[in-house]
Amino acid sequence: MTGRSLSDRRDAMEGRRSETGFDHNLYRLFPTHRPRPEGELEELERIWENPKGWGLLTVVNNNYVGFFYVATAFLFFLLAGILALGMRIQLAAPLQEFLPQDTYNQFFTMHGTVMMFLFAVPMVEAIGIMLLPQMLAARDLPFPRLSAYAFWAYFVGGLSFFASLFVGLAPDGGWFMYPPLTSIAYSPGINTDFWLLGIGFIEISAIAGAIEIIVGVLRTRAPGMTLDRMPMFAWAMLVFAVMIVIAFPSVILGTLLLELERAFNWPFFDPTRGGDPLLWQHLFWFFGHPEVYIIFLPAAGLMSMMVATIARTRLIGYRLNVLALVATGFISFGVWAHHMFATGMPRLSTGYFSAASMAVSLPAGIQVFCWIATLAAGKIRWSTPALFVVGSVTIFVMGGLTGVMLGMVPFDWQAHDSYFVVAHLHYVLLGGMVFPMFAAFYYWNGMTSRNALSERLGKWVFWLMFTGLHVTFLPMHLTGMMGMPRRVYTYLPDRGLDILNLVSTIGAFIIAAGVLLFLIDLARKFRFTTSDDAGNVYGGGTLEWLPTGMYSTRSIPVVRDREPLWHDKDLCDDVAAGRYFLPNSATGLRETIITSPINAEPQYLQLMPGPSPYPVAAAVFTASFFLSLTVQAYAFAVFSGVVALLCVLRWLWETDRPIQQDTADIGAGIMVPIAVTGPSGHGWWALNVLMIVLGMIVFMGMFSYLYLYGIHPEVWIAPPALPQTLGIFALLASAFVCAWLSRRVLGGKRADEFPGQTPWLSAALGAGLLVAALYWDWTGWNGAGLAPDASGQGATVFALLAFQGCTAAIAAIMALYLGFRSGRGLLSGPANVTLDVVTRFIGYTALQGLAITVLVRLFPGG
Ligand SMILES: [Cu+2]
Repeated sequence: MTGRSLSDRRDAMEGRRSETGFDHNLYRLFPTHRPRPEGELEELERIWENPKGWGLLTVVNNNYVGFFYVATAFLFFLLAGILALGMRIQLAAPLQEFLPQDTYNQFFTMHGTVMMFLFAVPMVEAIGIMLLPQMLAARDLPFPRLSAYAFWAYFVGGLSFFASLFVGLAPDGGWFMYPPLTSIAYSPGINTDFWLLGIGFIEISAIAGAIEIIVGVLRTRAPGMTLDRMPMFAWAMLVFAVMIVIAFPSVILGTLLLELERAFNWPFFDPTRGGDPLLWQHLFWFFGHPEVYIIFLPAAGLMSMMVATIARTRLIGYRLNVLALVATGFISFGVWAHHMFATGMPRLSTGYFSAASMAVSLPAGIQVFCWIATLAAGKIRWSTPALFVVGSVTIFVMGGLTGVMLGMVPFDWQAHDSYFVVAHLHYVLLGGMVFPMFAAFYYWNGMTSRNALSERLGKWVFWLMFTGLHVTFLPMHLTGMMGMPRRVYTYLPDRGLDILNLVSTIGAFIIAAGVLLFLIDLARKFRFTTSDDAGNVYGGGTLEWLPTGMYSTRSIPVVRDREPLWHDKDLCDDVAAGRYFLPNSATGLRETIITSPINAEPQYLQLMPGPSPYPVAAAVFTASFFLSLTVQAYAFAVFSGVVALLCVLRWLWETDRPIQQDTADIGAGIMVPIAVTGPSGHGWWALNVLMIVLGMIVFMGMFSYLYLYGIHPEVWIAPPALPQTLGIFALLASAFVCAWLSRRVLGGKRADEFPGQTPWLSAALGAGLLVAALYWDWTGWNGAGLAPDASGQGATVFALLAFQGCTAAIAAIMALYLGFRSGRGLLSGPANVTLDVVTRFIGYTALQGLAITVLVRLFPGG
């Protein structure tokens, strides 16, 4: 009890300024010793209950979606691992014929692609969706249907993508798909298209998850959980999601451009017509290097939390660790060209990228030292997660050291594309992500399973995997130094490579034995549950170990410490007795408290959507849209696209519901509003993140335009005349004004104060102006004599215009949707999220069009 009041006093002494006018003294009301009304818990359970059987397809709750997500990602880990075993059998001895050359090419491409895109990123995102709500003591993430959509899109898209292997149509150009090898001249089949459309689509699902995680971490934390008290994993997931939002648009754009080149002959990467194959490498690695940290940072967050529990002490250097996370994320965007040292870049660039690559090892080193210091300061309990954590630190450090070697240009020239690189990246990725993941499986298993996993078998699993890893990958450093190139299906005998390769193959099977043992234990012990789970086996101190059900925690506690369970021994009992916020449902619907982003002060109550068949239907038809494009069934693609769109509209129609009451009591008589618009609304945050994603795609498109201009200025032609440029500006500016008008002037009033149709008519006018501007712009460029397949200029200009066209089409559909809601009388009052979102998006589209117009008309060269 003294601990609690001390920390209260600290809050008061710090005089923390409120972001929102919330009175921090209200926190003193908790825990209230309230009697527990009959049937309260039963009501909460009924509200959060999920359909059974086939109804599970419609479940949107994070306990289920997160679990499905983790299970699917792990399935892809196993599948890609089996491909690796196939390759190791082929390489066990020289000149074998186990896998023919073509199949081998498909195997290594699929192994890399599946591990990076279908296992690693989805796995960390899945762990985030599963753990974050409980860790933050939110009832669920803010957009449960978006999580469900992201999962099903990934599930259907990923499995169909993998199936291309069984019909011999799997991509075979390596996981980074360099043109010209992957352009139509050298890869004529549809194998490459499977990769381009499949991966582009799965990235969209990853971005959907990232939006969910950013808004979830910033807006649904338990009251009192300031940024400084946030669990390390939540910090890591925040940096992770921001990195996805900035990095993934680059590869989405790259795949779009390469697909446009393959399908319509637009020469982005063709040097004979003003394109450049190195543009692909820039677009790919601007995503591809941060990708490494996108995978590693969440795992590092998990490590930081497990290290504290294992050492039974608080993490040493919490703030330093947070800084290191942010710094790693930041620096990792400035190092991408170290994958391109061998392309003959200018000396100055290689020097810069070499130095930056070394710099990124500093924050990673800080994290490692924080973990070592914590382990040294505490008293380690040698459980299975502890073994995996310590093992992963040693492996990761070894991979980091060879990374510094490869960061040095002269060394990279020697080792480039050899097995040395293969050894390096497997040490980093296995130590940085796979081992922490296994540690996390053991550590958090108690949250979703009735029984704990076996500690005795777990130690065997660890030692098999740890030994197997070194036996497999240590010899590869040597084979690489001896000149064995990666991605070649065989090698000649008597070059000193035979024994080393055989050893690597044996090692791969030792790792497989470890994974197999893990699967056996899983089959024996794992039983999925959302209520009577095995619990806090290792004694963690964070909120996910409160007693939980489908509704997450029974009541939402006030957080006064980084490890609230260690700080307040009564917390579990108080929460279970409903002595904190939201002991019951305040409105009779699914809901969670939205708090302010920095100090986590309660702001309003968000009503949450329940189970629905529309997210899964939308995901299936989106997947079918992309797959039909791949196999060139264009009519079916259009059909699927339209159905997917209708499903999304229907799902949105249900979630933006009219609100019956204005405020609600979230516990101890504290009243908060139920819906808000503008900067404090969670929908506003999600929309802004979406606009950053679109903006990044356009930004990278502009980069491509300038890059090609810099390389081939001689093919550039002059733009349409000035009056036309000014006309486009005028149209876009009017669209912006329409959007602004409909929200600020008209939407600010109550429904009865203006003629009902005005705001949506003005929004529709804005959207119409956007489409008109685009049409005029397009024909103007045609009139100036520029064709998309003529040159790098034509290709990039029309790609930017096409993207503007898609954005304008979405804006137009949104304006129509707004019209429908207005017609049904659902557009009432200033607190209307639909009006807010639609007009904001129209304004964004106008600005995007302005930016594109300025660039392509003012930098024409000629
Ligand atoms: Cu890199």
